[in-house]
Amino acid sequence: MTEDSSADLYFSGALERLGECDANVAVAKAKEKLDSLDSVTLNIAVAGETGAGKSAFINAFRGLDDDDDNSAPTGITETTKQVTMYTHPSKSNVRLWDLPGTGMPNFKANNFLKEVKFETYDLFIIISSERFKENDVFLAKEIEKKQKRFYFVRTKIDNDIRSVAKTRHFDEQKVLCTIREDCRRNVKELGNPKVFLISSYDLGKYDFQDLVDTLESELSEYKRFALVQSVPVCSLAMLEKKKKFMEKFIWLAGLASGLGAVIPVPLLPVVIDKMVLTTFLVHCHYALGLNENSLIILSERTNKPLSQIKSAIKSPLALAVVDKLRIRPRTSVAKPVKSLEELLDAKLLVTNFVNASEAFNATCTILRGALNDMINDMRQVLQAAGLNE
Ligand SMILES: Nc1nc2c(ncn2[C@@H]2O[C@H](COP(=O)(O)OP(=O)(O)OP(=O)(O)O)[C@@H](O)[C@H]2O)c(=O)[nH]1
Ligand SMILES: [Mg+2]
Repeated sequence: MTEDSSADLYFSGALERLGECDANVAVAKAKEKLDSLDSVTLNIAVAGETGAGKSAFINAFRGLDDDDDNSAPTGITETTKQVTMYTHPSKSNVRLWDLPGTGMPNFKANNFLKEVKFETYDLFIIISSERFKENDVFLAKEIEKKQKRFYFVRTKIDNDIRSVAKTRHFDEQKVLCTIREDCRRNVKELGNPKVFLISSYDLGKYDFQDLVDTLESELSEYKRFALVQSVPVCSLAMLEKKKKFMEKFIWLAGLASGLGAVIPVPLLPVVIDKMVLTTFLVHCHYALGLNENSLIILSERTNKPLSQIKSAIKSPLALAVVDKLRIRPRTSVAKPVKSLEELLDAKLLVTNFVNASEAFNATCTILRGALNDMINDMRQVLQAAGLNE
C-alpha cells in the first residue's frame, strides 16, 4: 500500500468514526465534540463519618496539599457541617463535593441523601478510616436505591502500614490483604463490592490507580474524559494511563483543526486552525501536571527543589507552552527559542497540504510528536521528584 492511500484510509476512518462522509460536516462535528468533552461536568460526592478523611481525599484528588489556598479544611476540629463544593484547579468542570459527616447514631440515609441533593452527583465515594460501619452500609443501600453508583474507599492506609512496619515478619502485601478482607466482610451484604485502600498523602501507592480505572470503566465517554484529565499524575503508571487516553483524542483534534476543509475551494491549500492545536496542547500540559502549580506541589510533597524539578522540562514544545501561558517561573528555567505558534508553523510550513486528508495526517503526526515530548518531560519530572517507580 502506498503512503498516500494509507493516509487516505486514516482520514476516511476518522470521518467514519463520526458517522460522516462529508469532510466539511465532519470538521464541524469534531469541533463540537471537542467542545462538549471540555465542558461536560463531573460531580463526585465524598461521604463518610466525621474525621474519616473526606476533605483530605478531596484535596489529594484536586492535586492540592491540605494547607494550600482553596483546599478543603482538614483536621480533628475542622468538621464539615454543610455540603461544600470544590472545583478542580485546572478543570473547573470537575467538582468534588464534601458532604457532612454521617457518624451520628440516628442517621437516616434517605433524609441525608435528600438534604445533600443526591441527584446532583454522578457517583458517591464512601470513605472510612476504619472498618465500614452500619451508617456506611445504610448510605450505600440508599444510594443504590436511587440508582447511583457508590465506591468504598478505606483511607489512611499509610498509618496502618507505619504502625506495623517495625514489627517482626512485616509483610506489606499481607497487611493490605488483611485490611481489604476485613473491610469487605463489613459490606458484603451489598454484593461483595470492591474496597479501595488509599493514602490521601501518597496517591501513587496502594489502590488509587485501581479506583481511577474502575471509575473510568463505569463512566460515560464524556465524563470519563473529564475524570482522566483531572486526576493528578502521582506515578509513572498514572502517566502511562494519561498518555494512552490522550492519544485516543488526537484524531479528533486533528480533524477539528482542518479549517480549510470547510471552505470548498478546489486547489486552494488547506488552512490549519492552529488555535485547535494549541488548545489541545495546553490541555495536555495541564492534564500531565506540567503546569507551575502542580510542579510546586510536587516539589513540596517530595521535598525536592523546585528548580531541580523544573530543569527536567527540556522539550522546546513543553517550554513553549509554559511561555505561552505566561507562567513566570520562580527560579530560572530555560527560555524557549521559539514560541508555540512558531514551532507549529515550522512544522506545518514544510508540508504543502493539497487536500484535507494530507493536512489531517500531518496535524495528527505533529500532535502525536508533541504529546510524546510532553510525556517524556513529565517522566523526567517524576524522576527528578523521586517518583519513578
Ligand atoms: N496519615 C493520613 N492521615 C489522613 C489521611 N486522610 C486524612 N488524614 C488525617 O485525618 C484527619 C481528618 O481528616 P479530614 O479530611 O479532615 O476528615 P473529614 O472526613 O473531612 O472530617 P470532617 O470534616 O470532620 O467530617 C486529618 O488530621 C487528616 O490529616 C490519610 O490518608 N493518611
Ligand atoms: Mg472535612
